[in-house]
Formats: sequence, C-alpha cells, structure tokens
Amino acid sequence: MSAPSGRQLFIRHPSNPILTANQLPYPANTVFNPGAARVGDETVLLARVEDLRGISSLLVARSTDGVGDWRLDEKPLLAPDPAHPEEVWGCEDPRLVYLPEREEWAITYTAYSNRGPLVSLAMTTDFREVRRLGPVMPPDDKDAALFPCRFDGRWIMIHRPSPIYGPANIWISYSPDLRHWGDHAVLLEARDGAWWDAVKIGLGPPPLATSEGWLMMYHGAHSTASGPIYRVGLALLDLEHPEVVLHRSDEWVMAPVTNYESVGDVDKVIFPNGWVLDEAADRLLLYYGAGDSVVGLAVACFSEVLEYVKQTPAYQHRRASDDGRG
Ligand code: BMA
Repeated sequence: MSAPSGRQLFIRHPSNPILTANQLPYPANTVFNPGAARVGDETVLLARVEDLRGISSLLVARSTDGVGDWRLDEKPLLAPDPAHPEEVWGCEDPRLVYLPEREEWAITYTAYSNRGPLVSLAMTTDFREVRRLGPVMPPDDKDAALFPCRFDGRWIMIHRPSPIYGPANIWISYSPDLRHWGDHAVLLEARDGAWWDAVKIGLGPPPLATSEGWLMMYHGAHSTASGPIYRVGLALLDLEHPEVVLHRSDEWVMAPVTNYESVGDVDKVIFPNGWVLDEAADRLLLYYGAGDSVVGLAVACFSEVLEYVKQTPAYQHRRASDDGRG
C-alpha cells in the first residue's frame, strides 16, 4: 500500500482570503506573510503590509475566532526606524514565539538592509509596544524563528542564510543570551534537481512542540521557466535534540492552486509563517501569505498531521561538509 498523501491535511478556509489590502486602515499595496499567536482570548496576526513605495511594515490584526472580524491597528507595530538603518527597505515576514522564561514574545523578522536581508529580533509583551534587540544574523539571511525554551542553557534559532555557492539550506544556531550566536550548523538541506524543495528552502512557522518531537513546516522554492513555485512540506525534529531531524516529507503538503495563490504580485506562492494550535479542538490553524498579496488560512486536524509526519521517510544528512564544521 502506498504511503498516505499529505495533500489533504490542510483544508483552505471557505472565507479565504481572510485578509486583503482593502481591509487596511490606510492605502497600501498588499498584506501577506503574517506571524501568528494566540494571546489571551485573541488570535494576533502580525502581518506584513507593503506600502505604495514597496517598503514593508508589520501591522497587528486581532480576531477572537482567528478566522473573521479582524480588527486592525491604525499604525504598524514595526515600521522602518531611522535609528535602525538595517531596516531601511522594510520589515518583513515575522515569526512569533512566546518565551515563558522571559514572559514575553520574541519577534524574529527580516530587516531589509541596503546590503541585503538580515535577521532582526524584537520583543513584546502585548503586541502594542515593541523593544528591538537589533540584528542577530548578517545578510543574506531570513526565515528565522526561536525555540520557546533553552536547551542546556542555550537558546536555539532556526534560520536560512543564502550562500553565494551551493544551495540555500536551513541552519540552526545557538546563543547564551539571544545576542551572540554560534555553533552554526546545517539543519535541513535543500534537495537537488527536479524536486519541489530543490536548491532553496526556508523555515515556515516556528517549530511546534508535540509529543512526537518538534513539528516543522518549511517552504521549497522550485525554480521554473516562469519563476519559482513556493510549496510547503513537513519535518519532525527530536524533542530534546532539535538539531536531529527525524523525518521529512517527500511530497509537499500544500501548493498554490487557488486563484489568490496562483496570481498576485508574485504568482504561485504559498508562504506560511504562523500557526496556532487549538489543542482542545485538535485543530491546527495555518496562516499564510498567498501570491505575496493576501492572507490565507488553512485548517488541519493536528493529530492527523502528526500521524502523517511520523510515517514520512527517516531523514539522512547528505552533505556533512555543508554544516560549517566539515
Ligand atoms: C521569499 C521572501 C518572501 C516572499 C517569497 C515569495 O524570498 O522574500 O517574503 O513571500 O520570497 O516571493
């Protein structure tokens, strides 16, 4: 019997797209690629809003059911700050992680500097005020998220540097204080050739702690004659040693198929960077940018996602020399 397909796991919500530029309190080009969090009895999306110059800021939207009735702030939580020249061309693609030890949320986002995109870190307790810690990875680097806890006293971040030579793999790095990062190593490799996740991959939403390990979603940007196709797959990391990848799906679990995913400022893009787990309802709500233009929501049965990822192939590193230590 063939292995079950993951392509039925995430069901698009009938109200999609759940956020468009028409709902914004000021004129803008697009709203997409939101981070997501459950804060008290509200779902908070920190969405990337690209203005009519092409510069992005991060705006908060709140909803009780996480589906509709979005209440949008009047102005962005994070907009390019003249005191932070690394943000001169925008703040993009946030990932939100609550750090119980610090009782605050970590926002990892792409700061677009005039020397390329880099990873910046900011903290908030309420998504009303924010405190920047500044750049934590130099350019080019993006698609970063923290783990919510320390491992052997150190914080861990997943991120995606873009080397000049070789594939853009997903990396893992360690820090004693959230400022100084080291022991960099490749975590998950892009595949080669015709694969959907060949050459360039990047983390999706922050890793999610489950009984089976850390659930990880990632995007693959498969290059074609008409531009890349952004699709997403799943992996599972060891709970205590997240540098160990246990499983990785061969097939993608979501691909751009609807009109709002296939046609936009950038065609054929599914780009999730936020999810919210409703454990009581066994539901995983995945928020994603569609076509670099609007926000979509797809809902999965959480236990089915776990069952699926557990039966995907065991992961094997192929290029040990790529991990920076070889
Ligand atoms: C990536 C990022 C995302 C974007 C995606 C598709 O490199 O820049 O912000 O959604 O490309 O264009």
